Amino acid sequence: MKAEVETESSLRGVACKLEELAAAWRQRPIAAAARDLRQRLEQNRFHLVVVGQFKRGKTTFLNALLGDALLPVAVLPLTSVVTVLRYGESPRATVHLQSGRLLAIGIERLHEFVTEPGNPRNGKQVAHVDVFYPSPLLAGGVALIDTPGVASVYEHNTQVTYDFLPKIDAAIFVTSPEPPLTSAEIEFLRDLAQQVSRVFFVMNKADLADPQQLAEVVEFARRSLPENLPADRSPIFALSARQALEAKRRGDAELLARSGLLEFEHRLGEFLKGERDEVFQRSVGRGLLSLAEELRMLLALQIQAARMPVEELRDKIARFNQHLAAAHQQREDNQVLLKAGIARLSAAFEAAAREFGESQIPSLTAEARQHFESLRGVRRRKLAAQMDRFLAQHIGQRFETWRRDFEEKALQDFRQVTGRFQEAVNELIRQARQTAGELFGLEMSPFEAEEELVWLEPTGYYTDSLLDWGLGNAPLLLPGGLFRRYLLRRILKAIPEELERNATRVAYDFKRRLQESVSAFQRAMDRHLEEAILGIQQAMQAALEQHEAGSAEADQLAARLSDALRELDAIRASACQAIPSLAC
Ligand SMILES: Nc1nc2c(ncn2[C@@H]2O[C@H](COP(=O)(O)OP(=O)(O)OP(=O)(O)O)[C@@H](O)[C@H]2O)c(=O)[nH]1
Ligand SMILES: [Mg+2]
Repeated sequence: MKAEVETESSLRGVACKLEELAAAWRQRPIAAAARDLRQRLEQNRFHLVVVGQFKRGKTTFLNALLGDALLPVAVLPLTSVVTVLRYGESPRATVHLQSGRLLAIGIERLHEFVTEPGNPRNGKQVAHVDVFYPSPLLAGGVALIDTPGVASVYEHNTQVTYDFLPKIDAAIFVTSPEPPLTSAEIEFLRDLAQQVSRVFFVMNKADLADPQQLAEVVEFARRSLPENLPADRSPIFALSARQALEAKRRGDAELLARSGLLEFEHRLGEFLKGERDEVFQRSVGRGLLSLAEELRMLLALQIQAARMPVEELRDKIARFNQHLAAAHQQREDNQVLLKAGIARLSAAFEAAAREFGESQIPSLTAEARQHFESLRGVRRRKLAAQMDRFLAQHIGQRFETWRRDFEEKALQDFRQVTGRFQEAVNELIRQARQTAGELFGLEMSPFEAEEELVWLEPTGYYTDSLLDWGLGNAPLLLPGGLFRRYLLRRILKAIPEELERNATRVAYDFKRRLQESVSAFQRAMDRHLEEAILGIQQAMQAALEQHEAGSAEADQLAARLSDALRELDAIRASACQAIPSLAC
């Protein structure tokens, strides 16, 4: 324990010095990030974050851990704002607005701020919400954090969660049997792997599958996990958050045992007692080191800028800016290509979907007739319901098989387009940093943007009920034979209509997913571009200002910067010493 306290205080020292140094050299984003890390160390605030695809039951799972239906849950994509559960004597909440303003609210008003219906598209501009609650689980600085589900139609929700990834110490990834682990989830796990030191897995909604199915989906998920994931050594926890919550609320020990939550709680308890401090410190240490590296590069650049004659510096800044302008132009050109790629692919998909729908009319009609004939002697309402199910199932299945096949091939092509775009952005970043490096005679650390196209899942298919045809229940009053004739006519008419409707629907859905995936990808690329270049501009500008203040000032600046660099090296060394496992 003593060693951990020492590590903690030396890391705090590192964060403090880094913050001061970055602030002194006006590298504000680095200073702010270092301050954030320092505050977390001081409060020993461990961020245990629940993440996953929308609707897997993340919020329900948190409620189950607390044993109280505290946070709002729903059937539709819901959580839209990061919600931080922290220890408090009595339940209450504080809304942090993006403007910096705080709003104290009662728990019963949470849905007005953290949910999609209560706060559509985060129109209320909430940064995050702190919820205080008297749970022993939260005592001792653990913050349990609920995030919006990724890959839903609300793309802004995915972004909120992605932006939060760097602040995660350990993650609980929640999935569920239906549908089994999706490609969007695997992509998300890849991104997660780069940011966190420990990931726990929960297969929620275990109550929806029988033991055999459950074992299969768990095994499938286990095999699909990305290799570089810092997974917890424990197995995937299959549990039912819904049953667990109900059991805790009713005080039903038998149901609680059956829910599977106890095994997870046990492992979590072990982790919090044993490994939490180490994971926490490694996570903070890693963050500090990467901030230090970026700052080192910017300071070195500024030294060079301060040492060179002012005319030369002006010239170099102008050349760098020219280079950037050209790079931005190139980015615009690439974007046009990307847009054209989307349009081409959507049009091809739409035409193919329509054609596929039409091609299915004869065989589906024949099968429907056959099925209809096999249902002799079935009562009216049941007959209609069975035919409804038949059509819904067959249309859904046919489109689904076709869609998967078509989409897989189409996406391969498209990944090449986004891949090229990513390469182009990386090339721009490389060139900009290289230009800065050459202009100032420096080795710049590489900055590779990597972002996969995260592909959203389709929303599904639907068909209208055969009786739902404007006549209400009237046809059910027809005599048996007449009813069958009526229903058959209705089926034959419905088949081409439903096929066409679903063709349009599947094409529209494809286009929507394509557009949303691409714009999330583009936003990520722009952010990378900005991050990689902003600090450089800032460093050059600061040196120029000193030059303009006079050459003596510039000399002094260079000397002070050299001191700062030495200081930074010492800071890095103490971070590495504090945490040997960082292997630096
Ligand atoms: N059968 C079953 N349903 C569950 C379970 N856990 C959650 N659900 C249901 O799944 C739906 C989604 O639950 P939420 O907790 O809102 O899911 P979420 O992952 O937080 O959703 P987003 O915030 O939209 O990403 C709700 O209808 C829950 O009642 C479970 O263990 N079993
Ligand atoms: Mg939720």
